[in-house]
Amino acid sequence: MSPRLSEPRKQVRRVLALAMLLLAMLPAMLLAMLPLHPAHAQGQEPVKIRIPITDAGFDGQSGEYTIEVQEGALVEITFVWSHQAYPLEEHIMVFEGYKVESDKIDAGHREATVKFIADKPGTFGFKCDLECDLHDHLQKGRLKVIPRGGGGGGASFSATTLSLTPSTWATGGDPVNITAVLKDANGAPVPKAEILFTIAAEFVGTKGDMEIGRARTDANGVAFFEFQPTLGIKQHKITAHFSRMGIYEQSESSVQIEEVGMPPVAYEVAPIGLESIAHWAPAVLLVVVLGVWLTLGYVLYQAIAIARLGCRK
Ligand SMILES: [Cu+2]
Repeated sequence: MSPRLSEPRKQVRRVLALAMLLLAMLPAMLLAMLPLHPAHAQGQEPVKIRIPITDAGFDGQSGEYTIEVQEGALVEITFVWSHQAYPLEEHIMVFEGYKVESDKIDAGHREATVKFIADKPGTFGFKCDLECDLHDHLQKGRLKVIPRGGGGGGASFSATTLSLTPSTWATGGDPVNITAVLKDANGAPVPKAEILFTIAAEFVGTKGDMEIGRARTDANGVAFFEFQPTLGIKQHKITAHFSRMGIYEQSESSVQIEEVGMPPVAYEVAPIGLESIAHWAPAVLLVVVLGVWLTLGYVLYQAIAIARLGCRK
């Protein structure tokens, strides 16, 4: 007879096995409970560049002024107001190709920083966008993004969330105000971001998204859009899109607004009224013009008659 374990011993073994399993899973469970990465762009330390804006231009140069960064770098460029002879100068710096712009700098608010991930190689212009006295000397900034080659690496974009709230979820054809709010992963607002609004539509049997408007987020990350339902369909699916900008990853969000009662079809109502006006407008004009000429003629006739009476005396 082979030795057999008694029932209680079997039970102890089962409990021990379960405990071992739980112990093995503990690190994974702890990892899952850790907070997520912060929302800052990850991957590397930012490349920080300071550019004084002097009476002569960018860092004293009125011609081309070039800065260089590596592709994939997280870049922080700080413009520093450093005028001496122009105390009233104000500047806003814009980067072409990267869709970023600085806050306004002036004598009271001397520094503004733009942050972005240099994900596109090439040379891009940056310049002052305000009509300042030194405008011509602040047009030839160049950002040179040197290709990394080989790919891989580079800072990663910070996630964003876009939320939409319509003023009503059902409309009988009246305009609907849509509020879009763009936030980063920490819940901080993303300002100066362009939000593109589209509507799901069907053209000649092909379904697609049709652009219906654009709006820019304010300091609170809020953009407003007024939607005018004109398509006469049961449901309006409106989508807001935010494309990659600066250090922020793209995001989008949709709402569906129900049509209760068909809206008046735009091309029927207005033209009918206009057409009837167009019909009788020339006749009215003719009558008015004739009236004016008749009155003038009568006055002239009277004046001649009076003049003749005067001559006879
Ligand atoms: Cu300027």
